[in-house]
Amino acid sequence: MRVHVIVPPLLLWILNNAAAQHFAEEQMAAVRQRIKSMFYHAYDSYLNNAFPYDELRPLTCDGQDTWGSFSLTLIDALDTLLVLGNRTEFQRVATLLQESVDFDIDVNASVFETNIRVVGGLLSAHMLSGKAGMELEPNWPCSGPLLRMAEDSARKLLPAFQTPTGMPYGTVNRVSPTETPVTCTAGVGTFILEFATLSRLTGDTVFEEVARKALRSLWKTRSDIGLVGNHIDIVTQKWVAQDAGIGAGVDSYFEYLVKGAIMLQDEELLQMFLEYDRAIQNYTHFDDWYLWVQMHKGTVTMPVFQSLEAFWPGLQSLLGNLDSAVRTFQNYYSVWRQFGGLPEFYSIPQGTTVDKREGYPLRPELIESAMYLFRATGDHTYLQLGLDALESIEKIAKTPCGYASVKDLRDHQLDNRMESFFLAETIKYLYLLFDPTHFLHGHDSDGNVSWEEGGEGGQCVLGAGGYIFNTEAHPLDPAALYCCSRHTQDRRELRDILLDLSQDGRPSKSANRDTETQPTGRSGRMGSKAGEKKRVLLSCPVQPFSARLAILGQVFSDNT
Ligand code: DMJ
Repeated sequence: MRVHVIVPPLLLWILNNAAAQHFAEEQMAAVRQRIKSMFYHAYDSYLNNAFPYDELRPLTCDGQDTWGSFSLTLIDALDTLLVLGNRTEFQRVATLLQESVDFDIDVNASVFETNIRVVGGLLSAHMLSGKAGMELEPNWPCSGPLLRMAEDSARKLLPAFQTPTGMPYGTVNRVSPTETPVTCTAGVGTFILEFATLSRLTGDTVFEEVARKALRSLWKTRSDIGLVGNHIDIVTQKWVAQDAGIGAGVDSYFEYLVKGAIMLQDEELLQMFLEYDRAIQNYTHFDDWYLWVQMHKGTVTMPVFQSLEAFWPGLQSLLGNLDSAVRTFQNYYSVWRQFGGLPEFYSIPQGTTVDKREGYPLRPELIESAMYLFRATGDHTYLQLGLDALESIEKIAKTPCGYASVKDLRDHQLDNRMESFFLAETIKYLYLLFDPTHFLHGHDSDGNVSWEEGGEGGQCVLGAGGYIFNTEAHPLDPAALYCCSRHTQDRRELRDILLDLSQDGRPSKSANRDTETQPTGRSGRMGSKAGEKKRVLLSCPVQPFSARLAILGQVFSDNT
């Protein structure tokens, strides 16, 4: 008979801390080397055996298309190359992708996966091109080939948003539109980071508008007790699966409300999250675990922990809710220690895996939380988790041809799959955990703020405010968004002034009219208004304020 001893969380915390070893810098450096070797074992094998397919099959040593047919693993891994310091390979692959990837193909692509992996991966690589030593266009980061690729791939997703509610279909197929209207919650609410970035870098408002519309529609469907379910019919707005929780099917919706609020300084998104969080804490939170409940009644439907939920402590730490984050992390870490990985589902009352959910497909979430919590606390317990993860993956999942998803953590059977998030997320977060002075943490090894110049005339200060990671661990730089949207606004003002001048020879009060159409968080709207006069676009380069004044002076003197 098995006897389960329930250890109170505080005692667990004390025991764990007592056991946490201290990692000296040389040990951290040695672990970083091991993580790099892990990356190149998988990456080289993908290139040699699977490219241009989406994924490597690590048991049969060949490739397969999974989420589209976009060489997904290469796009997803691109920014990890730079994170590991490999600028030459980053440059080679960035060029190769521009030549080889075609988004104009007939595939039934997942809107969610294409967005987080392809659009997110390309946007991040675009923003990191300066650090990678790529040749930059004069107006970078407001233009560039990788940005155009990201825009191109995102444009292919836009038809999915043309629904009565604005909530998108889960898949998009331009040839035979036979998509089911049932979409998971995360599939509706995980666009604002990539789409707002696209809009603000390119000046095309449509992406941010559709992402916001989907978020607002979804918000209206929450239950009277403030929860959302798992799957919704995006045409009728009826909840088809009514389990409410923070894991599979929902997870990144909450993540994007928080990260969207931070990146866009958006009060509306923050308020949405805080209201959800109150309901989540009220109905689903027990002993620092999060359960699944019926979205209308709040009654428990599944007392399980899902491995996808392990992002939550990291998210809480971003909001400064450290005590709760630390306690929940300890619960999840105890599951990792029990199995040497996180099973997809873990029964909390029974302390066992759940039937058909015993696998560990090399997911990143617990390592991601460890990275945030180490950054917030400096506690070496989180490094210990990182080392445990590295040892486990090497021991259980390594094959001659890569790393394989673990089908069952009890007997270590493997599946013939290496998802692209292993290179994009799992290895990146592991590396960043062991490199606390990496530039992606916002400072250099001397503790100084890390930044670089961009924009025409060098007026963009980039990277100085830290990075926001999308849900596939692709870092986005909020400073680039602000710089490019400010320049778009400048261009519009200047264009209006010039047009007014050319129409009646003197500046009018309407010169500033477009400034109100810039996104400003809560009620931000972009783009020209219905009925607005169609104007000829002037191709003015982005100008710093002093140069704008000079041009204005010239215009006035030319006209007088
Ligand atoms: C990734 O594609 C993303 O993190 C997504 O949000 C959830 N699933 C995987 C990783 O587990």
